[in-house]
Amino acid sequence: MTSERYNARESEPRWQRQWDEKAIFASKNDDPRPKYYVLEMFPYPSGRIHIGHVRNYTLGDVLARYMRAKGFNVLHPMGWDAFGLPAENAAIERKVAPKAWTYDNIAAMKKQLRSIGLSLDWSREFATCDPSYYRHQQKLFLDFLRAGLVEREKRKVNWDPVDMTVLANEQVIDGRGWRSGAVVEQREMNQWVFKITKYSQELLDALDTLDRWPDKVRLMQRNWIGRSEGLLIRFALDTATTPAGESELKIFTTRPDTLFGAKFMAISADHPLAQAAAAKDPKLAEFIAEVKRIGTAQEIIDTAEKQGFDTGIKAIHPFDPNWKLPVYVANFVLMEYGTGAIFGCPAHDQRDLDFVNKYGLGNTPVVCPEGQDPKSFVITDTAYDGDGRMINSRFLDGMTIEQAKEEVAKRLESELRGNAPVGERQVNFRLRDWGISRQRYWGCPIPIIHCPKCDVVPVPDSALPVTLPEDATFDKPGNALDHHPIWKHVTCPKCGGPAQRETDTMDTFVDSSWYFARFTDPWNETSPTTPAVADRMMPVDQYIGGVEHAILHLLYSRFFTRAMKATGHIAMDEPFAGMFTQGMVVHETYQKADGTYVTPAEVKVEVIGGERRATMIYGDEEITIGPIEKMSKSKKNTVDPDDIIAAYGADVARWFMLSDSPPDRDVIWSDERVQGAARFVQRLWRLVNESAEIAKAAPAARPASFGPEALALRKAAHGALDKVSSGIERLHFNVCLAHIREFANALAETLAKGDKPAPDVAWAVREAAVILVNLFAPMMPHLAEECWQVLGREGLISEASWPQIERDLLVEDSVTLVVQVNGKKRGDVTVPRAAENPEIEAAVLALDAVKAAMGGKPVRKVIVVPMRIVNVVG
Ligand code: ANZ
Ligand code: ZN
Repeated sequence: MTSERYNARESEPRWQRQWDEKAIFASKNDDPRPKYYVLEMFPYPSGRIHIGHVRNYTLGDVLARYMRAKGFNVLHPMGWDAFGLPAENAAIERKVAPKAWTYDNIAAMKKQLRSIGLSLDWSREFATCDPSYYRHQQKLFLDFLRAGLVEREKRKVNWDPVDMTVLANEQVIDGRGWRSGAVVEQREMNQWVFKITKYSQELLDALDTLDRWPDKVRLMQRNWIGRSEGLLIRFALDTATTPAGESELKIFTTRPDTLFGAKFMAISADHPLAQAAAAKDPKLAEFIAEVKRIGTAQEIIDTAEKQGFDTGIKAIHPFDPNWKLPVYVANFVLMEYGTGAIFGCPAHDQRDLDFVNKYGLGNTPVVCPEGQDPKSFVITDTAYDGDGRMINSRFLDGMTIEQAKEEVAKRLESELRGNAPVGERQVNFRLRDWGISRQRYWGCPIPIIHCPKCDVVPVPDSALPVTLPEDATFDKPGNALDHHPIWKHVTCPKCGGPAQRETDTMDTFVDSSWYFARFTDPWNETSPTTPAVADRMMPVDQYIGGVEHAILHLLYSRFFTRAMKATGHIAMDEPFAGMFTQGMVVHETYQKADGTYVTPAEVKVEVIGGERRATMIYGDEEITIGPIEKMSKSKKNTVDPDDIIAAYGADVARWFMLSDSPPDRDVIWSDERVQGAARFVQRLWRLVNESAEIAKAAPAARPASFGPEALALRKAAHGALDKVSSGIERLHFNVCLAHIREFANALAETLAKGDKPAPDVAWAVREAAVILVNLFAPMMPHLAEECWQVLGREGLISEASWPQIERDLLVEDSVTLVVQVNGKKRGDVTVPRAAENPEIEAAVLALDAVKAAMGGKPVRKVIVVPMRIVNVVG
C-alpha cells in the first residue's frame, strides 16, 4: 500500500510526452473502423487560453476519449481561426507584424492546450492565415464565382468611421461599431457577396433533419432565415398627387386580412418614389437625409422613435376606389425587405400604432378577439396581434384571420390592372446574401483583379495563392493592402495591361465556414478537400461550442457545405450531425469600497457566522462580494487556466469543469469545489493503490460463483459502467461524475472490510478497480494512466478498450408491490427481489398508511401475491 500522494505536476507532462511520442491520437484516413468526428470550435489566437476554452475542449475530449475506447476511428483535430482585427490592432499599438503576433500567440496557446492533456490529432493542425490553407479558400471563392454563388453587388453597407471598415449588421450594436463603439454610417460600395439566399428554403427545411441540435439553436436559425408568406399588392396611386405621374406602389404584407384597417402607406427613405418626391420637396429631402444618417440597420430601427414625412401622395384602397390613403416616408421601413413599402394597419401592428398615435391618424380594429364585444373593442396604445374574427371589414366580417387572408388573396389575384393581377402570393425571407468584403489587411485576399479594360478578372487558379505582403505598414488608418506601394499593381491576366488587385479581404467568418472539411485532409496541396476522404470522415458527429455562434457561424457553414457540394468538393449538405452549445464559466465579482474590481486571487473569502465575507489577502481591506457574472477582464473575475493547472494539475481542472453543472448550463467557478476535486483525485489514487494490493492476491481465473459481497460490488461496477457509458453518449457529464463518485464509495466500503478478503471478493475488487479507472479515464486521463500502471495493466489506458458490460448484473434487484388493506389500495412498498414473505409482511405492517387504515384493529392475515400485491386483512 502506498502512502505517497499522487503528484500531478510530475505525472501529467510525463504522460503527455508518451501520448505524443506514440502519436496515439493521430487518426488515419485509411483506418477501416467506423469513424467518429469530434470537433470543438477552434480558437482565435488571442494570446492566451481562457477558462471557457478549458471547458469547451474538456467536453469534447471526454467524448473523443470515450469513443476511441469504444473502438471508433476518432478524428479530433485542432487549429486556429487566425485572421481578424486584433492582429492589426496589435500591429498599430505595438508595432509587431500581424503575422508574427499571430504565430507567437499560436505557439503560446498550443503549449497551454497541451498542458490540459487533450487527445488531439496535432498532425492536422493549421491556422487559417497559413497560405497553405487560404489558397484553397481562394480556390473555393473562384469555384463559387463560376457556379454563380458569388456576385458583385452595390450595397449599402455599415461603415465604421473609426475602424475604417464595413461592418456586418450583426457587428452594429445600438447603431455603433462592435469594436470601436463609433456611430456607424451608411455607404454605398461594391461588395462581394455569397449567394446564401439561393439556399434559404433548403437551409430552413433541413433544420428539421438536425435532430441532434439543440432546439433553441434551430429556432434561432429559423428566425434568422425568417420565412414569411404573404401577398404582394399593387396599390394604385392618384397620379394627380405623384411627382412624375407614378401610378402604382407595390407593397408586401403578411396580413392582407387587415386591409380594411389600413390608415396610411409608408415607403423607405431609399424607395425610388421617395427619391422622386424629395427632388421636388427640400423638406422631404432633409428628412430623408436625416433618416439615412441614423441608418437603417435592424437594431436601429427597432429602437428608434418611429418617424415619418407625409409626401402628399395618395394611394387608392384596392377594394374601394374612393378610399385614399396618405403615403409617408417612414424611418422604420427597410428598402432591403419586401418591396420597401407597406400599408399600415395600426390596430394590429405595434410600429404602425406608434406611428399613427404620433401623427394623429387614428385606428380601426378589424380583428376582434374571441369573447370580446366588437362594439366595445378599442385599441389605444397596444396593438392586438392575436387571433380572432374579422370586424369592420365589409365582406370579410365574421371570417377567421386565415379565411380573410385567403379571401383577399383570391380576390386580388383574379383582379387585373393593366394585364397584371393586383395581388400575388409571395414568400419572403429575412435572410440576406452574405457580404464578405472587408477593407482590412489581415484576412484572406479576394483573388480578383480589376482591369480598366476587362473589368473584373478572376486570378487564374494556377496563380494561387494570392498571398499577403509581409511588409505592410500600419501607420495610417484604413486598409494596409490598399496603401502598400507595389502589392496591388499587377498585369491583367486577360489583356496583359496594367491592372489592380482587389484589396478587400474576406470576412473571417469565411475562414471558419469550411475548416472542418479541411481537417479531413489538410495535406492535400492541390485541392481544398479530397472528396472521397471528406465524404468518409464528414459530417462532424459532435460539434461543441458557444451559443454565441448559434446563428452566423453555423448558418454560414451550412451554406458553405452546400456550395462545396455544388462545386464538387464534398458530397453532403449538412456539416454537423450533432451540435452542442456549452454554458459559460462564471464567477463572483469582488469590489473595493471605491468600486474598483479586484481579482479572485487577491481576495480571501471566509464563512463567518454562516455568512460569506471577503477581505483582501494583503491588508485586510473589506471587499464587497458582487453578483456572479461571466468571466471578463473588465470585471476582473477571471481565473487563469495556467494558475489552476500549476496549482492542482489539469485533471483537477477538468474534473471540476465537468462536475458541477450540466455542460449546457453556466458553471460557477468555486475554489472550494476545485479543492474538493483535488481531494477526490487523491482519494481515487489511494483506492486504486489499495485495490492493487488486494488484486495481487486475487485468483487469475474468474471464480465459478460469487458470494453476496462480491456480487454487490460487481453490480455496483457494472451499474456504474452502464450509466457512465450512456451518460457520456448523451453528454450528461455531471451525471456521469456523480455515478463515478458513488461507485468509488462502493469500492471503498468493500476495501474497508479488511485487506484479506475471500478470493471471489478479491477478484471482484480487481475487476472493480479496472472498471473504475476506465470510467474516469476520459475525464482525468493522466491520473488514469498512472493508476493503470499501478494495476499492472498492459500499455496505455488511452489505447485500451472500454470495458464490456455484463448485462445480467444490471437486473433490477428490488421490486415494488402494491399494498392493500381489506382490498383497498393504501400505498406501495419496495423490497429486495429476493425477500421472503416474513420480511415483506414486516415491511408492510410498518407502513404508516397501513397502521392508519387498520385503526388499531388486529391483523387477521397478510396475503402476498408474489411480485405484485400485498393484502392486509383486518
Ligand atoms: C400590413 C400589416 C398589418 C402588417 C398588420 C403587419 C401587421 P415579416 O413577418 O417580417 O415578413 N413590412 C413589409 N415590408 C417591410 C419593410 N420593407 N420594412 C418594414 N416593414 C415591412 O413582416 C411582414 C410585415 O412587415 C408586413 O405585413 C408589413 O406590415 C411589414 F396588422 O402589412 B404588414
Ligand atoms: Zn484586362
